[in-house]
Amino acid sequence: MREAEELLKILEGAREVFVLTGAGVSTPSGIPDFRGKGGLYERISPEVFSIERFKKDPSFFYRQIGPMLKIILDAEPNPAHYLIAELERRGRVKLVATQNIDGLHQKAGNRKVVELHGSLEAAHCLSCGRSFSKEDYLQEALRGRVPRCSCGGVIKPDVVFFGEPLPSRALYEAIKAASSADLCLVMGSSLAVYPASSLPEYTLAHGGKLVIINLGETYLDPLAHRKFDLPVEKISREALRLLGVN
Ligand code: CNA
Repeated sequence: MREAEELLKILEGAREVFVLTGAGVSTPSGIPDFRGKGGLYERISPEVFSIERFKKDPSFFYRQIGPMLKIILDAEPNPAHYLIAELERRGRVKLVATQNIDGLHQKAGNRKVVELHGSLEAAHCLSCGRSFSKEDYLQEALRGRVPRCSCGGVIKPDVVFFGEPLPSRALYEAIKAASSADLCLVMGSSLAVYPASSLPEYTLAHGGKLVIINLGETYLDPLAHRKFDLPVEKISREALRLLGVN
């Protein structure tokens, strides 16, 4: 596959790579995205992920999403995650900023990861603020029921809902890495959700290049040095083969 060779050549020419990933890197692992073909928005309303709606009626979220959490928890990394992990091992990757909450980059071996939209690993009570680990709240959530704190408050996973701010430390780290990188590699994101979507602009503003691997258009395609409209797992599998990694 010529494109994988081309991708590796661009990566080899880079000093420091900032990687921004979205739900499209995890669809080959069986986790549906939001806006892609067959994505969640074809079945459920984006309102499910609104913090206003969650506060009014948490059962709406848990009923719709609870049973799906099992797919996320059982998922395994795919070649796209493994390629990014290999690039980090080879010292190419400065940071991976992911919009995903599935933990698959860490499972694939990446250490330098920031989770812009949080993760399912922890949760907290909306009434008293008490923290919970995944083991404490997921049993109820998986059954589609609202997990509750001993104070009676609703437990919410530490993932960022629409209408909530991003974790400031993660966003700060991502902006710093995007600004110093000479290459931003976007994989599997429609770049439709702000502010994550604006991170490649920091690399571009500092004279760096942008490479996008995504099925479908993004608003930054016209500014990309190269856009690969290909499945991430396909180009990644071939790139890993060329790198001699199985
Ligand atoms: P999105 O807006 O759903 O975009 C995903 C993009 O990936 C779309 O343009 C798809 O066409 C494209 N795509 C899908 N599969 C592939 C593939 N195999 N190869 C190449 N491209 C592909 O998702 P974003 O991440 O851009 O939007 C941000 C939301 C989605 C964030 O808030 C995430 O937290 C949220 N999300 C995360 C997960 C997860 O953790 N795995 C799952 C679903 C949604």
